[in-house]
Amino acid sequence: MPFYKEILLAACAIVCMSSLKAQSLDLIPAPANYSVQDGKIDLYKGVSLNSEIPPTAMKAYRFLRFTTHFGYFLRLGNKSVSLRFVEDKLLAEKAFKLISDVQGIEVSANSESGFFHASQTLSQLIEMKDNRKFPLFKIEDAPAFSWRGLHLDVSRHFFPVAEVKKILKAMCFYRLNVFHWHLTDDQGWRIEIKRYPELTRIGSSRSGTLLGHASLKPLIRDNTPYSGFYSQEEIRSVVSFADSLGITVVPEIEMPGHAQAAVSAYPWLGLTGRNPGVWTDWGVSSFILSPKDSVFTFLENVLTEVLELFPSKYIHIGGDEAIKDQWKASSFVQAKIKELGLKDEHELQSWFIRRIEKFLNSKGRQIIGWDEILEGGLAPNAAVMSWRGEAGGIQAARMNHPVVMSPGNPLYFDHYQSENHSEPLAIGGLNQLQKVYAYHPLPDSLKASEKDWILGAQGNLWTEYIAGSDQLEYMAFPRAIALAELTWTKKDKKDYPDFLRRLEAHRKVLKRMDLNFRDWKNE
Ligand code: TNX
Repeated sequence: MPFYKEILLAACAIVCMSSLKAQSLDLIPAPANYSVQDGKIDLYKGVSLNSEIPPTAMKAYRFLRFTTHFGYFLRLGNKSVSLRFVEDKLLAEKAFKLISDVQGIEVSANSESGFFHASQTLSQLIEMKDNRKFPLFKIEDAPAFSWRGLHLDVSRHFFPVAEVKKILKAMCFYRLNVFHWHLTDDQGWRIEIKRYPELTRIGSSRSGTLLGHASLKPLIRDNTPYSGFYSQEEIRSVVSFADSLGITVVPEIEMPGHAQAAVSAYPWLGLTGRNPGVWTDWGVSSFILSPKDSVFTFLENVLTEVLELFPSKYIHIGGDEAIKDQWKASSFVQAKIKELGLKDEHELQSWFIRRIEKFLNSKGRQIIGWDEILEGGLAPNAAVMSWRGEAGGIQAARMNHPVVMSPGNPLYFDHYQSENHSEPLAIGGLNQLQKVYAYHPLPDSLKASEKDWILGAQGNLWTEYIAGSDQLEYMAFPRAIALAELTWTKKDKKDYPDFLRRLEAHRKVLKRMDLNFRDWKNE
């Protein structure tokens, strides 16, 4: 072939490819199916509602109208673009169809969440595209998983309501729908409980914070008092804000371990009679709750207030890393184990969790706990959050229990994102963007019927080494965006190079959201 022909062919390939790319909507997460047609509509002519809004679409409409830029176009004159919400009983429960053509925009779904997902997609398109030339398209989409979660530890470091809401907004933009709020731990109790004011008066303040990495001896602390908690009023405002964004807030109240802050507030909750003070170090404290009746009364009273604040079906009760030394050393606890006919401390932990489960079930809620709740026997209705790899999740799914996959490798966002020396001090590990993106929540070893128990996956932001909002956003983004795609988009539609291309198209929106994301080009 003559040389010039090769050049011509190559040039044609480039032109063809770029025109293909121009057809991309750059949505994240990637939709199941979509096509783009030639032509544009101009939203600045004004958008008018062209039909009654079905009750199931009200939440989606309110979101579009009050929370997104779409509301702007609904206010304009002339109104030559129509907006229709159509209930389509043939669509799967959480699915939707979105059509934009010269007549206007049509949103079809079969449920409140279906309409809501459609409105989130529409709002992302509005943010991404030039509104004077809004594209013509047809999108059919549905989430692969129902639990698309992000966790935030506010005990080790506290994050103000404004920052929490900023994270929620970004979650909504990428259709993450569960915010797991880790509210209590050894280093601080962060939720106001009216009946037990010492929990926050004492338990929310520590006398200092570790400087440097916990593995470096000697340990050096800054001796600067550190405190913070959310009033119930603030919690309510976060929960209702999240709800308007289609996000469920799942609170976590840690038990029986990770309880040093609680024991500092009320030493009778523990076993030593000693007030250990709120912990100033990182790691796992040995202060554990006593399995006595008055502690259960305390927990039930705390949970009663928690249930009033959080309408979520699931309540996270922790259950992880409960060091049993104080249980082993206590003659009261040893007698209790005997009296209950239990084998050991693991069975006592299981008994403890079952008792709390019974209480929460009686209030119409379900418990979810870290995979240690499998040890000594899983409570009958519990869901399991698998963090020490996938083994706990696999075991629970085989026992027909709901599971959320959150393996430290690769879904812990407190781990390093690259081997560059420029990364800020982190706890350890290495979970790069590509590794996060490649994760699939359904282990091959499960049978199809067992896979049905996997609700989805979650990224966790433990904050021992994340002391402020800038660093929090740096650790969370763009990994949480990869998480959004791996939990929403079916496996066969995932494509990392294309994800990176779309992410590039999102750069300006991430900047507009004022997120201090890590630049994925810095590899
Ligand atoms: C383990 S994950 C913990 C947390 C730490 C985290 C640090 C889990 C249930 N427990 O208490 O913050 O590792 O990565």
